[in-house]
Amino acid sequence: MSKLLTKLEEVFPKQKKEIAAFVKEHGDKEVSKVTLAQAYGGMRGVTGIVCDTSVVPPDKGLIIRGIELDNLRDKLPEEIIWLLLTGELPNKEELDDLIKEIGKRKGVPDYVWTTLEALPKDSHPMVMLSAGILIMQRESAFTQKYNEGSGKDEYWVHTLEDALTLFARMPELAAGIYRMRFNKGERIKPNPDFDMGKDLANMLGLAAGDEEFIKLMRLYITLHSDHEGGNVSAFAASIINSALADLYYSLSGGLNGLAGPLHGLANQECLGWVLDLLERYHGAPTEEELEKFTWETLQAGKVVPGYGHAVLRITDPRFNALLEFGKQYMPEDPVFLTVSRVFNVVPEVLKQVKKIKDPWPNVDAASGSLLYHYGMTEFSFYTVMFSIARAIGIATQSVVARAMGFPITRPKSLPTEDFAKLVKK
Ligand code: NMX
Ligand code: MLT
Repeated sequence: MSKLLTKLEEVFPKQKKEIAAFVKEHGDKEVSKVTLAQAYGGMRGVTGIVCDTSVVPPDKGLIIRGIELDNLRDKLPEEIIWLLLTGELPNKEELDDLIKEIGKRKGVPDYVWTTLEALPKDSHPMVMLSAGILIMQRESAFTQKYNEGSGKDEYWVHTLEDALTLFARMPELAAGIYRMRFNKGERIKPNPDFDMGKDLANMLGLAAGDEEFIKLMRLYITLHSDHEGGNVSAFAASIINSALADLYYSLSGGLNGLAGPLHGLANQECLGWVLDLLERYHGAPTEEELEKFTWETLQAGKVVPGYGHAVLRITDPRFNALLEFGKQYMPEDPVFLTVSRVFNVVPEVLKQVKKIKDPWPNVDAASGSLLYHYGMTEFSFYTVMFSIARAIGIATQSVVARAMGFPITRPKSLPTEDFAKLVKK
């Protein structure tokens, strides 16, 4: 039995009992109110979802199990997985054991590659990723055990099994898609001894063996892993999983949300915006040119990608972490230079637009420029990079939800005429 499973067998029953007692004692207390504007406004600010893995206070940004992101920047993705699930960072033995457990499960089956090779050559890499995850559903341990009549108390064990398999396969699936879709040559096999970040760097075949790039891959996965429960990808996946559709179905479904320009696709759009700037001004633009370009974007009725957030009201600490990485390793790179110059100008412009609640950069404003520097210039792939990481948050949230025995998610909706009646009352 893996050390993670043993640890969770100790942690989860206690937590489940505590939650049951908590809800029994305080179940009728009000925790949030919903105004009509919120019902029509994407439920912004409505507190109605439980997520114990992480929280995003508007004035602080991501905190994973009580630890602020700035204190987690140098952690391996596997340490984050352990932390998200158990509430503690692993010791050396626990970490090695988890890397070994994931290593054992590496190896994307051939039928996945055959299917992906048959897709139209211009398919978006996100379509390939989502399809690749979905067609592996036939291997779901959860569905198999469910069909054999598994008890409810064991659901989380089978979900964990699916999660570990998916953690093992996601980097290989993504890297294989990168190499296939962009004609980079043969796929590179996973190494069972490598952590997720190092293996991903190796299998992409970029900047081979470059310690900086490995460091970036680890940081990238850690930063994008989880962002509480209400973001589009995690929430969508958790709703699907709450119907007891297994992790293959729910991960594939949730990650499709990342493909939207208001969510994960913003990293692709942001780099496109920066490259347009460079082309227009024949190199890194001045701050005056940047200001002009930003106003033009707004006047064309478009959003400035990588800026604004539904929850945050400060510069995203994930953006800061990436910016500092860039300042350390590529300070003179023209794309990175433009990204840091954009940061000096865009918030001041967005502050002048009253309706925009958060003028600050989010994680997507910087990530693309760093990938571009190491040779990943195909920016339609950037959302796949986000997905490898977000799979960690989605899967760990599902394991916890099944362990706590949360029921199917099903809020109430009303037609406008019924809201009108409610308002009149
Ligand atoms: N550029 C232009 N307009 C903006 C921006 C921006 N960066 N951010 C918000 N607005 C507009 C928004 O479109 C809305 O306009 P309207 O009422 O005409 O529809 C208005 O300001 C109010 O929006 P907010 O309440 O400030 O933001 P909301 O919570 O609705 O949306 C985002 C949050 C993230 C969807 C929005 O800020 C945005 O579209 N940003 C650019 C895209 C982006 O970077 N997305 C990535 C988010 C992070 N991620 O990784 O997922
Ligand atoms: C995320 O990481 O999911 C994004 O910042 C969007 C969000 O939190 O709503």
